[in-house]
Amino acid sequence: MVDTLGARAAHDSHPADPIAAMVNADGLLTAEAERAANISDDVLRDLYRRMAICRRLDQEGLNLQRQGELGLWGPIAGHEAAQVGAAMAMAETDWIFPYYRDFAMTICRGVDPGIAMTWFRGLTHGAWNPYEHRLGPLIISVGTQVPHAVGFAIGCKLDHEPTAVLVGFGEGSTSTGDWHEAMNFAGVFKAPVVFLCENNQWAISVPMREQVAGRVADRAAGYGFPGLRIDGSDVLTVYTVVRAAADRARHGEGPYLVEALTYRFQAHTTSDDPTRYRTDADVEPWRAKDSIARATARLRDRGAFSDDFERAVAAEAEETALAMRATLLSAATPHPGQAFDLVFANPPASLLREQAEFVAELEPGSAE
Ligand SMILES: Cc1ncc(C[n+]2csc(CCOP(=O)(O)OP(=O)(O)O)c2C)c(N)n1
Ligand SMILES: [Mg+2]
Repeated sequence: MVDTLGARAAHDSHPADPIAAMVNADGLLTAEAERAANISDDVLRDLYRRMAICRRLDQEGLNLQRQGELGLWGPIAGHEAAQVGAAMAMAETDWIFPYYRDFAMTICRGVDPGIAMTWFRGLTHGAWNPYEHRLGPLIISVGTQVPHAVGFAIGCKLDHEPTAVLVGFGEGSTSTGDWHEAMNFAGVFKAPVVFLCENNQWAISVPMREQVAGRVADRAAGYGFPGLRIDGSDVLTVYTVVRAAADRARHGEGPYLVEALTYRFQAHTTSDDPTRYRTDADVEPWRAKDSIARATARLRDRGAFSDDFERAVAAEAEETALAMRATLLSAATPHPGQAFDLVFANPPASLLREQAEFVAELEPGSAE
């Protein structure tokens, strides 16, 4: 019988998704998929190393904010596997569009941590040149980086570039119009995008159950492409799944939504007090899934982890954190009037007048 309404169950719309077949019911990479993916011990050690360094940098971000050296810090603890796994799964020629919490992605893209931190100190409007690192700016306006990423990906496709684009966002972003419009556009135009939802169970104080009815991953079916919920605390799973989704995108097969389940261990930002809306007992079960401990266990299973390696990584993390602090604290504070310089390539006279007035007000005498 012809199905004139085209009504099919969501899971039928992508009956043979080979990426979904890589994970078990818990969203973990199966042993068979792990063998097939053939990720070397060196790659897994590097993922561990990057996660451990980023965790130490996160602690330093918190320290710096508490010492009055940063305006704000948004902790990443709990997101290390999702961010490092996904960023390292992308080819160097691919692009990444991060959201404010994606600090570890920034570091994986080779941005100097101290320079990246200048953004949180309010010294810059964008700490790096996106073209240099193939990395968009960290975006605070929830969800707005998603249409940026999709538009950019469609541009790459029109230019026949074999580029995939990764975009990071929280589950809270999936309630925004921007997100849905971008998903629709991506589906219709088969944009080479990997959507990475870092589902940490909270949008500030709003729990997941008050945010999304159903699963984020299932929303992809409504836009005509596959979505998959995975264990976002297992770096090998994230790396393998995102690598496959990026490969698929580069081969013209369109977008893919990865929902990486994880947890935010710390406050939303340093301006938030999580004891107002959750207890330690809520956090505890997630600590048991800690990404660094699990990467350690995987490496031990492979006989590829040693005390020397652990010590060397800890020493490198310490050194990187201290270098980050030194770079940040020695960065020059720009004159506030510089904000005007970055709006137009050819500023209109009205803006130049405003700038002059602003500068004159800050420094009487300088406008003469
Ligand atoms: C358009 C917009 N609305 C509201 C906010 C305030 N806000 C900042 S973060 C946030 C929650 C986002 O949660 P989620 O997307 O789950 O990301 P998470 O912070 O959990 O990583 C909100 C509502 C904002 N920055 N932008
Ligand atoms: Mg969230």
